[in-house]
Parts: sequence; structure tokens; C-alpha cells
Amino acid sequence: MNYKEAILEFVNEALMSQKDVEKLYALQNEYVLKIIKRFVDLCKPSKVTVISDSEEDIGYIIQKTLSNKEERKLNLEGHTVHYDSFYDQARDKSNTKVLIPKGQYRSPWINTMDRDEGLEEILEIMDGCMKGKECLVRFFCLGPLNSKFTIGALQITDSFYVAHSEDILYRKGYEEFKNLNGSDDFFSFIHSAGELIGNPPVTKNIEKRRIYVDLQESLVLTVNNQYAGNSLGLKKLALRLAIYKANNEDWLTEHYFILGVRPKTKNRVTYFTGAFPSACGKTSTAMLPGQLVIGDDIAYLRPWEDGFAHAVNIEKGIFGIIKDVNPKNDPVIYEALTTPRELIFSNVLVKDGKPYWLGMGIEAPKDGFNHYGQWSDGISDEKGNPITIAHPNARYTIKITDLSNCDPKLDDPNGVPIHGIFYGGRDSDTMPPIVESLNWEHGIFLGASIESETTSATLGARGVRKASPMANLDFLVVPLGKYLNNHNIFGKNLKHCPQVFSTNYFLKGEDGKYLNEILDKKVWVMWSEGRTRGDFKSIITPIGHLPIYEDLKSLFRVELNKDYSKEEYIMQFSIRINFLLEKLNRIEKLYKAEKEIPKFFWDILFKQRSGLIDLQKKAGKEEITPFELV
Ligand code: SPV
Ligand code: MN
Repeated sequence: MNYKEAILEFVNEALMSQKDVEKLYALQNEYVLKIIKRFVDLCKPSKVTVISDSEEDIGYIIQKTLSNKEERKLNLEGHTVHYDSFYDQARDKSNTKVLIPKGQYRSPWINTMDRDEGLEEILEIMDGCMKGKECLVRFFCLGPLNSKFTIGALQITDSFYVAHSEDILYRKGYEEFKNLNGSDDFFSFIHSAGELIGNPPVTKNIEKRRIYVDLQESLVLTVNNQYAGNSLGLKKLALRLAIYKANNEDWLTEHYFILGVRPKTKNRVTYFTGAFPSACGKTSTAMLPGQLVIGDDIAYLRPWEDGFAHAVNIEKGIFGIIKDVNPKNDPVIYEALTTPRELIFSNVLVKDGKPYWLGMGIEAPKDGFNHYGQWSDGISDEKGNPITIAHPNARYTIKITDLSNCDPKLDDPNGVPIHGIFYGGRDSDTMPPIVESLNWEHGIFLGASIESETTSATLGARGVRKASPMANLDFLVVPLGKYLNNHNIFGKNLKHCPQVFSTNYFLKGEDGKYLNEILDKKVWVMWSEGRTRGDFKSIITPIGHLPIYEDLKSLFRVELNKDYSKEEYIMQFSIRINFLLEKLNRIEKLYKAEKEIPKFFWDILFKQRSGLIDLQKKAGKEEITPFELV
């Protein structure tokens, strides 16, 4: 049977138009065909539409997402709003599982399931899940086109909202798929929102929401959900597949933003990546006023000929938390969200065609339509918790090129050289605002020992302290030991290894108030930039390099036009020995539960502990100011 006959064997004219058959034909890829056939047979849509990179095809998606009410128009040109089910407002960690074949190691840190059992369960749920619906077949590229970084992605979905979001967030890939020359080297994502109810239409059978990752086939199946973190193949689902690929090769896939730092007094751009758990200041660091943004969520890093690690953003858009976006904290995003352009709001309040969200900085109406439905002030959920005007994890979806600080290197196939890496968490009592690692291995330790208090970006209780290695634990699909080892080898093979910094924007004083203002992070970033260029000296402590007071004082003046007192410095940068020792105990206990954690990790942990105990003995107290350490 030839390729064309193979297509015609499973599609008839009622299912797919002649034009769409031609589009599949042009790809000359039997693997693509096999997957489409397999899942069209299983999901049983009433129509299959193949979307190329053409404006006409993309226009069709936008028109349909509006006509089937997955999105509604707002007052400003190009603005739409989408709603996810009230029970589908964040990533569902407990139903996201990595399928592991029998006999293979299952890490206690990763939510795994036996592959055969998982497939049996989800394939049954997906049987007929697209009945009566139209199914879209889309092709994208993770990373810039024509690049060593590029990975092709095939998306099959019955959600026009998913297809539209991906169009804003990812690079087109239909033409690039032709360049695969028939190979199977791409990722596949099959999504169905499942049965829908209401207007706007939302997933009905939330209890059957499943997101299963099949590493063996580079395939993710996701059903009965709409929230982008659960539904969009190219976002967190592709992140998992790419982590697997990178950790079996010689590169990194990380939950990183990419930021070009431009100090006011220097004529240079220095690139940083950074990982923070969701809702811990990651996007606002990536969007720091006056700097250049390449990405806010996911990066691939590869060793490059110049001896640096080079990074690309696998996305070209931002799916950002809208809470607290206001003219003061996030002026660039606020401007973009309040002017005409193609963008999607999700789960915000709408009244008279205008969107409202938490922390917007203006008075919100007392009623309107939101993630709950028809809402008015004072309404509570079934448990009696008041429903806020918008969900705290309400989002916006926008192109990075629409932001005034978009870096011209966004689509550079060579990526950008990385000088530094930030790791941060939501930590109210332990780590200082900024610390530089003593070396690469210690940098890995800093990343591996991030702890963070949980937020609304995932379902479940908030404010619980959890370990969050490299802010990537939610997405890990290989054992932590293998992951840390891969990091170590990656850095060791670089001539110019990135310097690593730990940040904490959430440190509080004894009165429970934050010790820093939101924009102070600019100073921590500038200090780090200077450190990677050899501009500043430091104070060496067991937990790493701390900044010297005078350097911060002058950075606060130059960057923020603010005074910075010695008292503030002391409160922020004192070494809180007991808290740090307790943290080490927690980390030790957690990591002991995993096998084959590399030796360097334990060496650093034990050295740090003995260093802190020595300091405690020498000083005869629990808290030591940085001045005492000089
Ligand atoms: C995150 O939660 O880390 C996000 C949004 O970037 S989501 O798409 O939900 O993963
Ligand atoms: Mn993220």
C-alpha cells in the first residue's frame, strides 16, 4: 500500500476533506499517519481537520473557538476570554502520571504508574471521547526553527482553545515536519476536553481527568481537562518528554526563564536563566523593567562551540499568572494586556466586555462573569470559602514579540550564551535574598535544595513548605540522582560554566512582614550580573558568597534610586544558623529516600552543616550578621 492509500484507508470524505488529505500527503511521514489513525480510531471524532502554517488555517481556528464559545470576544480588538471548569483551574499533579514499564525503577519523587495498567485505563477513558466533535491535527516546533535545539511536536486535540493558545505560544511546524524526511523523531500529544457542559462549555467529567506520559513512545495522553497546564501538549507535557530526552543525551531541559540583563551603567547584555516554582516571582523576574526577555517558563540548554551553555526558549509566548499584574509591579505586561492585540485571558472576571483580576490596582465591579459563572461579591463555594473576583491562578496568553522588552534574539537558532542561573523559592524564614554558589556542584546543590511554600498554581493546600529541586520536580521523569548527575556532567564539560545564585524574594522579619519590596529583586539580579563579570567582591560563608553592603547600597541607588540602610542589610543577610541547619536536616531526610544521589551532593550537605556548626560555636549565637563575617 502506498502512502496515499494508507491515508485514504482510514479517512473518508465525511471525516476529512480532500484538501486536508493533501496536507497529510505532503508530509510523507508514516509515523505521523500512524498516530493520527490510531487516535482517530480510538477517539472517534466526527470530523478531522489538518491545520498547516497558513493564515487561512489559523484563522479558521480563531473563528471556530469563538463560534463554539470556547472563547468570547472582549471589548478590545483581538482580546478574548476563556473559562476552564471551576474544578480545573490549575495543574492536576495527582492525576498526572509517568508510565513506567514493568521491572523499571520507579522513583518515590515521581508520580508513576505501571505502563500497561496506565495505558489500559486511559485508552478506555479516551474511547469515543471525541464523538460528535471536530478533531484538529496541528504541527509545531519546540525551539527556534532550523536549529540544533528544534524538536517537532504533533498535537491532536478537540479543543479550539488549546489549538489557539498553542498558536500564540509556539512556533509553527507544519513546514518543519516536512524536513523530518519521514523520521519518527518528534513528540506527540493527544488531548480531549471530553464531554462538555454549559456555556461557556467546560469539561464535565473532571473525576476522569487523566494526564499520562508515555516516555517509550514520546507520547502524552490527556483527557477531561482544559486548563492549559493540563491540556496543552507543548507546555508542561512536552517539558516532561524533553527532560527524558535531554537526560539520556548531553543537554538540559529546564523550568527556566531566559533574561537579558542590562545594567544601567554598563553597555552590555548578560544572559541568565532561572527556575522558580510556579507563582514565586519567575515571570516578574523574567520581565524585570529595563531588561530583555527571551522566555518565562521553559528552556533547552546545550553545550556550544564557544564553551558556554547556550539556551533557547522553546516557546514564543507567555502563559502568565495575571494576579498582581498592575502598572506598578509589571508595567510592561500591564500595558500589553490593556491595548489591542491577539491575547487570551482565562478565568478572570468580565463585566461589560472588560476583564478584571486580583491585584489589578483598580476597583473591581461587584458582579460579573468569572470562573464560577455568574458571580457577585459575597458568593462562596461549597466549602464556604469566598470566591474571589478571579481565580488566583487566572492567566493571560500573549506573544513575547508583543512586549516592548522582547529580546531580538528570541528566534536565534544559536540561542544565547548563559552566564548565570537563578534558583528561587517562597521561603519566609531561612535563605537570604541572594546567595552565590561556591562552585558549579554547590550551585547544583542550591538548586536541588530549593524549598517553597505551595501556591495556587497547583491544586491542593497552599502555604505548605515543600522541596522543589530546580523548581522542576513536578515535571521530573527520570530519577533525581540521574538528573543531578546529568547537571554535573553538563557543567563540567563547559569551558565557561554558568555561575549559580539562589534568590528568595519572600523572606520575612519577626513581625511577619516581607523584608523586601517587590522591585528589590532588580538589585539582586544586578549584583549577580556584576558577579559574573567580575565587578564585585563577596563575603564567603558556608552557604555561599554574600554581597558586600556598599555594593548593594550603590546598586539600590543606581537601579532603584533608593536608600539602603545597614539595618535592612543586616536583617536580610544575617545567617540564620538554626533555620539553615533545620533546612539541611529536611533536605537530607528527603534525599535519603531516593537511591543513587551523587556523592558530591552529600559532600556539600555535610560540609555546609559542619561549617554552620563551627560558625555557631565560634560566635556563640544563632544569628550572625554579614559584618561579623567579613
Ligand atoms: C506553571 O505552573 O509552572 C506554569 C503554568 O508555568 S502551567 O502551564 O500550569 O504549568
Ligand atoms: Mn511553569
